[in-house]
Amino acid sequence: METTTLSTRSGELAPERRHRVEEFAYRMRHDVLNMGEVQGQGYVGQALGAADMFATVYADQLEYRPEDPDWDGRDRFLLSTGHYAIGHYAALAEAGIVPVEELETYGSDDSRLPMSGMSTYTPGMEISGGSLGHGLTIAVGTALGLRHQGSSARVFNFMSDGELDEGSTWEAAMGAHHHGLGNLTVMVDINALQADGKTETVLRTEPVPDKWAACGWFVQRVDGNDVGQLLAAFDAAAREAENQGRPSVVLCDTRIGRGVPLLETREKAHFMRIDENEWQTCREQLTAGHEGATK
Ligand SMILES: Cc1ncc(C[n+]2csc(CCOP(=O)(O)OP(=O)(O)O)c2C)c(N)n1
Ligand SMILES: [Mg+2]
Repeated sequence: METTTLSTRSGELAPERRHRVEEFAYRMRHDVLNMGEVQGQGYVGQALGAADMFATVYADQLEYRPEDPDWDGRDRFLLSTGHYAIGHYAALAEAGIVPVEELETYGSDDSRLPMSGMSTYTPGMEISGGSLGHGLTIAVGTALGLRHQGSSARVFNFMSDGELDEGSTWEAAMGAHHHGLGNLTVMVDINALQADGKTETVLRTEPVPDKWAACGWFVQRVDGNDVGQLLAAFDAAAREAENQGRPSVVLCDTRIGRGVPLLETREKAHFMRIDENEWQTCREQLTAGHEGATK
């Protein structure tokens, strides 16, 4: 079978490039609402907030072959935060790794798309998340292993701000610097929320950049809902990997429910309730916002 390798990693920050990622993110947000409606629930607020992060990586940065998700040379994308699977499935669908039609099975018995990310169920899902704070430890091992094998593949680890509470995260962060893992890039969704409330009330992790810098990482902080900023940051991370050989972290401040005003303005909750009659309104608001932005 003929295979294609998708990569635009070295491209300039041209308007078309940004547009392509924004359109990818827009389609992802519709996928997320559709999946949420099937189950009547799901971590929809987080997935809408992080859609631009997923889209930037899947539409622009990652090397992969949609028709061969286990291709040896692929970059590894590790979803540490298992409950964000709904967002990851939307990205995998838009990337052509999972059929878009399959998204309607989300969370059902026998589906390949369980509510928490499971590597044995879903093509393109590298690890099983859920037990927070473990993704980075696995990412460090993966990055070391790939380097040992002489592979040029990179490792991307997606984590949430709640995972910054975990000691294992910081052990892994120090280990990555110790081993000079330039092939490792972390993105943190800083939505300022956790299951037990606002991050600042659960455990004050700010100033977050200082902590990663103290561990020896190349640190950038961006508006995680601004695709231009995200692209520039991931480009800089790739350059850093080549020049300095140290790991990179992109700290992304995001807005829960991004793209759907009904949800953006609702009281923030780890598990957002959306009534049966609200899904259609959500879709309409998403479409209207997109049409307004692209006029
Ligand atoms: C090791 C571990 N401790 C506790 C939990 C329970 N838990 C599930 S989600 C969550 C919140 C984590 O924060 P974050 O991912 O930032 O939440 P969100 O932004 O999605 O609200 C917690 C504590 C878990 N899954 N794993
Ligand atoms: Mg959070």
